Amino acid sequence: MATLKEELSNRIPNLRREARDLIDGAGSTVLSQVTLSQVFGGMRGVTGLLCDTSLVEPDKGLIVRGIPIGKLAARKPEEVFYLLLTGRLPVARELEALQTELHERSSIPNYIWDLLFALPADSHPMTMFSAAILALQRESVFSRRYAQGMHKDEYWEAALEDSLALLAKLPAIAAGIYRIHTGQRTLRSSRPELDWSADYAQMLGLPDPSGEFANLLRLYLTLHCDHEGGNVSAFTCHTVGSALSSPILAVSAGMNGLAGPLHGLANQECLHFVLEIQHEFGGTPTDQQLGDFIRARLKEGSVIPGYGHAVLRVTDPRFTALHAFGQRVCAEDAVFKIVDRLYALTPAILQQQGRAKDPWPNVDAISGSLLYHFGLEQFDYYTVLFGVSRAMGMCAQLILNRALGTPIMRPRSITSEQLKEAVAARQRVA
Ligand code: CMX
Repeated sequence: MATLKEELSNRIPNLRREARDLIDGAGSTVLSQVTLSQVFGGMRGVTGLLCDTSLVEPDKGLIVRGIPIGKLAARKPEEVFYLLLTGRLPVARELEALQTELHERSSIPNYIWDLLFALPADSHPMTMFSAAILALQRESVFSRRYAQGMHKDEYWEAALEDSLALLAKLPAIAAGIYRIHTGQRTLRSSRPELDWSADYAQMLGLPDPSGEFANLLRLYLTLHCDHEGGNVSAFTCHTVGSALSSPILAVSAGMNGLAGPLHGLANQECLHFVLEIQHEFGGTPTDQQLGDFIRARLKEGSVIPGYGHAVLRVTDPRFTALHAFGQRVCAEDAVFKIVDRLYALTPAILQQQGRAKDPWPNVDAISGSLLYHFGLEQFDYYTVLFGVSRAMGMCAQLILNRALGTPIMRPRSITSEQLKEAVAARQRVA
């Protein structure tokens, strides 16, 4: 049995060799070209990043190291973190060793609580989350060792150390933020006998007599772990980390991207939409009423939140996994019923309308409604849960990039004048 660090130590020489061989043997292979519209269009479709932890296939959804996310639904997030980093799931003793490492690093320095209590309680939970992570920079092993002259071959080890320390602390910090944000002055202690998700659930302090809320968190944290390398938070974390800022600084920066309404904040919009329907009809509408409501909304030019995706062209398997959970645990819940009927009706209506390339639900169409069922009703907190999970992907990508010695990011930009000149030159040739 190898610890996570030993497993990585065994693998990294090979990863480095493969990368070197590829660059030496085929470095000039063209993978992608950039058009003028892509320069104006968020670089959509430009392939320019290496990411081995996961990929998103339009017809399959998220694939983590070759395994479709739906097949990982019963796995713990700790297992998924091991998988993201090493490319294989841990055996029981390896998982236990990782969980022990996390527990050993989980205590929160008092100055983090002082900082969080000093912020106005109505600060956005993502602001509190990012600030708390940023303040942990004081503990960074990576930055300390870098200042002492660490050899670059060892960067990944220090990045792993910071990542483990950070991931270990996130549940307590995130749970503390929930309690402070909801006006509770007391915090709940971590319980080392629990796994990462169950401990997070009990520190939030919501009643959970059946243990199903902890099960939901476990599933939620597994499903949101990673989403390739080009999404805003992953890309931001990668860019900041490439300057050899510590993983702590890089993840805090990534969280600021996740806090954007076009990225991690979308889930709260979806739940607003479902509650609006419940309010409008005084409960669950009939299919006829719901169909009319969706069509009217489309007619007025609004989108149906939770439906459509920039990459996916099938029902998001993460939606499917959460839907199965809802059917098992809260099929009669009024809000879940609306989510379920929306799923039955919306894709066909969107197909009829013919605009959306993807008429199927994404993960945000359902996640908020399940959290709501268990009494987690602060919509603005949902992105923090997302962030706790996505930190695993950000850290895994960053550790691998430090292992490969990926250099500082520095794509070139172009001025409008240069663009116009390039177009004019092309026209002269034609
Ligand atoms: N309801 C109504 N119209 C929709 C739609 C929806 N759910 N999804 C897409 N469309 C429309 C677009 O607005 C666009 O209209 P115009 O041609 O008038 O501009 C047209 O269909 C084509 O869009 P697209 O290429 O299919 O979708 P994009 O890649 O541009 O955008 C997304 C993807 C997710 C932003 C979009 O589907 C959307 O707004 N969905 C609703 C909001 C939502 O669920 N967001 C969560 C995203 C989760 C994630 O990204 O992980």
